[in-house]
Amino acid sequence: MSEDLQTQAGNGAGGPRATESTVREERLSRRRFLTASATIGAVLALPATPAAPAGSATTDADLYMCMPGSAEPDTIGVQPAAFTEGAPLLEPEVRRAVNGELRTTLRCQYAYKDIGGYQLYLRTYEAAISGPTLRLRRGDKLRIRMVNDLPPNRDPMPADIDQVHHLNTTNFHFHGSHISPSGISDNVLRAMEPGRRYDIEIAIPDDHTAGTYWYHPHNHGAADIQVASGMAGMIIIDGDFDGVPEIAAARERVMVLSTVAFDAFGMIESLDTLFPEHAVRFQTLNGQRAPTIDMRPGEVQRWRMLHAGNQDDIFLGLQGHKLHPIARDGIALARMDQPEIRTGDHVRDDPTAILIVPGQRIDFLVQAGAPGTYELRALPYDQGYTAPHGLIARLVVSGEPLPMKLPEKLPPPPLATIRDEEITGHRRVTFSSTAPEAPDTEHWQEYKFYIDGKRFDMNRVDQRVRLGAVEEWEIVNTHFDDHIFHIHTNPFQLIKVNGQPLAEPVWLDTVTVPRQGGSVTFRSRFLDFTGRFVLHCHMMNHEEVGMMQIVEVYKP
Ligand SMILES: [Cu+2]
Repeated sequence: MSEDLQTQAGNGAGGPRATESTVREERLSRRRFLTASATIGAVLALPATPAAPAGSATTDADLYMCMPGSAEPDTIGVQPAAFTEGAPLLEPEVRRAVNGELRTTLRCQYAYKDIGGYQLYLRTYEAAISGPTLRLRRGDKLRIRMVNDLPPNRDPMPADIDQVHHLNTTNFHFHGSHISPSGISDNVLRAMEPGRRYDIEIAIPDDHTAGTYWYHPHNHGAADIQVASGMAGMIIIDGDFDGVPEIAAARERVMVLSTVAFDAFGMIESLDTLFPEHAVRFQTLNGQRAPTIDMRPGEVQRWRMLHAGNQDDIFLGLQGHKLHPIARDGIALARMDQPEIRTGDHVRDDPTAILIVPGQRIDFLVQAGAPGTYELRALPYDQGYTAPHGLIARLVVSGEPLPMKLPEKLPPPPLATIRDEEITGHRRVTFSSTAPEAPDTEHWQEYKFYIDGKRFDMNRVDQRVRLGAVEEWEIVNTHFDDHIFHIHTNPFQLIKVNGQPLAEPVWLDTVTVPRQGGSVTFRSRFLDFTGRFVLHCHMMNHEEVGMMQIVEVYKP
């Protein structure tokens, strides 16, 4: 550990700077605090032996999901307090549809939240991290009164909209849905200003896929910072596995993964806090650091996992257990344990671990083994830079055995494979970036992120697609980091990675595009809805500074 702790003072939005002596005192106390965690940044492999029992004090260096060579944040306004890890995993409040309608309010507001020993002041939905889980069924109406109680924006609209701006303006995106992108439905081109309230009305089609979706802000200029702050929640469309008794009997868990980064004042007010790949951050589950998940021996649970982090991939491993995927991006798989999507070398590194990237959801079945404590970890993973890694939660297996079974087979998949003869057109889309000449002194404003050589322009339509078209798209990534392709309104069927056909194509709405000339190829049906929506990189730092395009589906 370097004695020369990096200070993040001055990285905020022009808040009061601390005096030199305050900083020095804080550094001394930080140094004492950090003596217990001397191996920060060490490579943390999945241990072969059971972990420490839950409830042990926080002295484990594994807790600090820091990038190699970095430290915990140097704090000025934020005092790190000891916290006892191992608190039971808490799940977000659930709001359910009644008589075919879910009518609810979502209030955007600042709130103090204690996370992993830090008192942070963050933008939230309903003062909660994560936001409430919204549960409904196909054919239901979702009516949200969005109350934006964030304070006024004090910055003028910049001439270049691909700069972070208006951090208190928001809107609403129903990620992964196949619903109208227009009007007051899933319209991410709406701006919801502070001090005002807005209605959102969404009709979920009767033939929508059922599964695990999510909502988050998508207003260009502020989406990255709002999501990183914890503004995200799950949307569950029930009914996917009703006919599978082994899944219907399994206890469900909502699990929202996110990454917590903050400045010296315990806030997120600038891309300076989020952008650097060596910025200090740690991972949380439902806004908790290192919570405990309890199960009985032999019990089967369904874990609805959402990656709501803004930037970093998570290569998930559960010690002594297998994670069995049954759905990806809210769409049921044709069979349990369909092979991991090979977008990098990671599968070779650990065949039991599974990659989940920002924006994606994976529904897992987990069957508890023998009594003991097992770690759920982010394993080391190279996404062009080293993703943060370390402990996420502990699984504690105890009590009377509860013999349950995993399903032998899943129902037929909900979406039909796209056949060659359906294809009406092809497109190629290229993600690229230019980096500063001296990356060691990098600053985000020195990078440019492009799609097809252009930065985002809200008033330019980049892809015009006829309603009813069925197209095959190749997405190419020429940059030295992976990027994450996401498109709204229609899911796609991934058929190739790096030009190699997948043994079993998979339906997704979000996928990693491998770096350095890598590619993904998918097919998609542009059905039911006309209007303008977006495709973008779901590394939200990139989207925010321009890695996004407008798609328009038109009726001829
Ligand atoms: Cu990107």
